[in-house]
Amino acid sequence: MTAPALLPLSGRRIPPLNLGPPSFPHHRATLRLSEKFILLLILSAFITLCFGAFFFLPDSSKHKRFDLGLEDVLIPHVDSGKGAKNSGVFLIHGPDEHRHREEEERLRNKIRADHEKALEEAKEKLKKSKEEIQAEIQTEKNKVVREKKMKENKSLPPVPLANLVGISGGDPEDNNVKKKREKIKEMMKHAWDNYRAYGWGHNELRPIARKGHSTNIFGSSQMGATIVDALDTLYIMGLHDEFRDGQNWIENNLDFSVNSEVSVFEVNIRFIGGLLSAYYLSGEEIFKTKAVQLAEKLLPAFNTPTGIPWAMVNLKSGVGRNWGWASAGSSILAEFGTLHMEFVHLSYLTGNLVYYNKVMHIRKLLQKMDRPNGLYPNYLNPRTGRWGQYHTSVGGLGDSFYEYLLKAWLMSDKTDHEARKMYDDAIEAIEKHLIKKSRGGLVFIGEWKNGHLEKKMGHLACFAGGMFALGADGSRKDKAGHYLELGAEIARTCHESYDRTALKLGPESFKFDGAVEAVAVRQAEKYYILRPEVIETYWYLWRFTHDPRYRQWGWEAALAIEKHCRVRGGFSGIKDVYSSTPTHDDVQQSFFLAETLKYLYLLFSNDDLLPLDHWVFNTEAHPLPVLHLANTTLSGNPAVR
Ligand code: DMJ
Repeated sequence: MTAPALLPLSGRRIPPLNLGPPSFPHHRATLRLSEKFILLLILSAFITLCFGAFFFLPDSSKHKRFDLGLEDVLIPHVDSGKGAKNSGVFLIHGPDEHRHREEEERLRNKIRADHEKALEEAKEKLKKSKEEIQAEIQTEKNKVVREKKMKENKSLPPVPLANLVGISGGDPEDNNVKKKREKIKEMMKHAWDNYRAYGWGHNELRPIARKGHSTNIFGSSQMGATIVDALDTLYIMGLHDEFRDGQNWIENNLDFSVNSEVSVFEVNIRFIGGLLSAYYLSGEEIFKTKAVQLAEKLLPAFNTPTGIPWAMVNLKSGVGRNWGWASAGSSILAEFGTLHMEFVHLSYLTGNLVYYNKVMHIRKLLQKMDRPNGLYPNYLNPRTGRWGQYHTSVGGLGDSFYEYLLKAWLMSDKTDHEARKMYDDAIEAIEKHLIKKSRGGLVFIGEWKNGHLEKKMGHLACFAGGMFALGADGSRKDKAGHYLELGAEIARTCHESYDRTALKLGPESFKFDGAVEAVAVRQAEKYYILRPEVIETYWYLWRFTHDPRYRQWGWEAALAIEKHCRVRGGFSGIKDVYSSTPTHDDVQQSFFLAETLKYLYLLFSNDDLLPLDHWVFNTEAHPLPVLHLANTTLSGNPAVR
């Protein structure tokens, strides 16, 4: 294995930490811990029993020690009405007797209350499932291990971060480009201001009903997803008052101790990615603190027989589970395979290797598995470690797994060769089996289903144009030109999928079937929900080629969004892009602010804003710095700016 080579950004070195293949050095400690935990349980049960026994014993047999303020004194039980009975130890008469009777009464009441509380707690425990109790025990155990590790790491010196390159600026000289860029900023203001006015603190906004909105990926929580997702876009656009407003909300309201079941993947890419990015851009410690607190809450999701995380986790109980529809309770490749960037940064910033080890364990496990035709299936059972259905997709369910292999390599300053190899192998198989040219000459990426290629491409798969271009440099057998060309072909196909609609906005997925090319056929696939992937690809292609067509296509998309998606209360998705009278879905997705508007803004900015040799964008468009480091050291220290 080649571990990602990581050193502090400043170049100042710290003593290396061991980053060998994930081993389980705490195994023995964990066993001792579990024994301790069981002993503790037995002890607490015993104490409860003693309290109970004391309460129900005949009065005459009870004696109680209590604090008289100077020292503990053993006094006899006082039987009210019958006078004090001398038990032969210590007898108190007169006013003292009254005082002690009251004291004893107070104690009896306390014991009774404690006893009832213990019974209640025991009843509550019994209501929980075996899995819930196991998850709670595991969470406690993990916490103890982590606390121990954190204490050990405290002795490491702080690591100063170097000045980060290109966190502002990018002002275009050309007036026309400048105006377009200003227009995108105005659209961001409109989206943000309306969320601020009508959806503040909710996850998302209903721009027509003008109220808060949420989906099941965030559970029942109100965690201000739009605030966290939008922060870095606000920052790079220079919307600093809005940024501070968001920061204040996060400081005072963002709380992860909620009894809510959330998507591990979505919370990672939007919240942890968003917070880390806001931290790197602004240097405000609060964002790092919150990111780490949240990551702690996600860790119980990894408590599966294989270490492949559950899709969902309850932030309070730590109980995890998978979506019912996902191939007999499987985990999803694009979900458990899209944690690497954020988790490596968490280890980098905290010095706590737990995050790094979790994602490297996933990688190791995947490397050991057979891949039909060299393709990664979308489903993997976290209990058995076996693939589910043999479906492969570069769109939904698979997409960002491939993206993160490439970005792991880029983020490690191109030293994580293992990740690069996995990426190269994967895209070779994808090109061989999934990428085809239509009769009309459009290159598309189909989906593999049980040995059959479905000639359908999702809007989500359009991100791959940018990915191929980004991965061109460093590709095998000097195929850089080929991959850049492939990226450009995908961009062209996705542009066609927009251009062939009434509204000039792309459908959720489109077919290549006989005479039908790049057009949605089923009604259920005709919607556009403010997704970014096509614009994302335009931006990467613009950065690598400076071909004006990408700015042109990006501007067409911006105008179409402005014309058809803008409503008084923000921006809304559209139900049918082929109908010239659009119906709105009344949702302003948080990724519209995080991604769509950010990529548009970057498309009309100069390349010195967030240059790609210094920054890698996570799959939610949150920029994280390249760790310009050397050899095999993972810095493990709180960053000091
Ligand atoms: C975003 O949340 C991310 O880009 C993710 O990887 C998949 N797509 C949505 C937006 O379409």
